[in-house]
Amino acid sequence: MTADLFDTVADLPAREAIAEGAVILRGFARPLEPELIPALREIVAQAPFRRMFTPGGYQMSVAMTNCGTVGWVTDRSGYRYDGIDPESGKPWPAMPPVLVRLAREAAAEGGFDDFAPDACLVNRYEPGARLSLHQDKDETDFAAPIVSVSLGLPAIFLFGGPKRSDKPVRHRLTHGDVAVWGGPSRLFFHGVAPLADGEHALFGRQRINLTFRKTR
Ligand code: MD3
Ligand code: FE
Repeated sequence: MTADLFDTVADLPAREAIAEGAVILRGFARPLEPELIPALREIVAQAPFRRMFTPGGYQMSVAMTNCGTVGWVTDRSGYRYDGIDPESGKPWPAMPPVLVRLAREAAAEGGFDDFAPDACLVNRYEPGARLSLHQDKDETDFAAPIVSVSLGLPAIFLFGGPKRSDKPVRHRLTHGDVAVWGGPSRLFFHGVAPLADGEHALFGRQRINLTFRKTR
């Protein structure tokens, strides 16, 4: 409690350790807001959001795009990281330096030095969109953490455990929050509850989430 109060007073990002290897850095992305928004616009101009299909044939409610050397894709043939955007047939947009810096600084703050992400998955939630409980295991290097950045409308993040049956704990993630997921938590089940409607001053009726990954 004292630490939280002190962080607020000192205007440092408040950190909440939520599991071994997992920490939420409240508001960590806010100072970079002016650079983040144009960088995102440029990515989306080159690789627009699209709602992909799962191997089971369901269309995801979350719309996605990527930047980096590889991007996460799903279609009827399965999940994979691919260097080519299947919609354009071209490489994904490069990861803008401001995003690389944000991911590296957050990872270091979470205890993971020298994080070098090669992929950034950009998720867009509109009201009602959700992400069911899953593990992120399409990467090859589980020693590297995943760094996530929440922008726009708040969401309820569901954080489970190593087994699908572990009861998830709910964490509210709001604009500017950054989280680092490494160590044992790297393979924990997680998801996002259906997005509640609302209006965000900068992002309108949506939530954007960036996840930085080292895939190989
Ligand atoms: C915990 N995204 O893209 S971010 C995903 O808000 C994903 O869009 C959610 O799950 C979102 O795969 C959650 C927080 C997050 C991301 C990856 C994790 C938490 C994680 C990987 C392992 C453990
Ligand atoms: Fe995930």
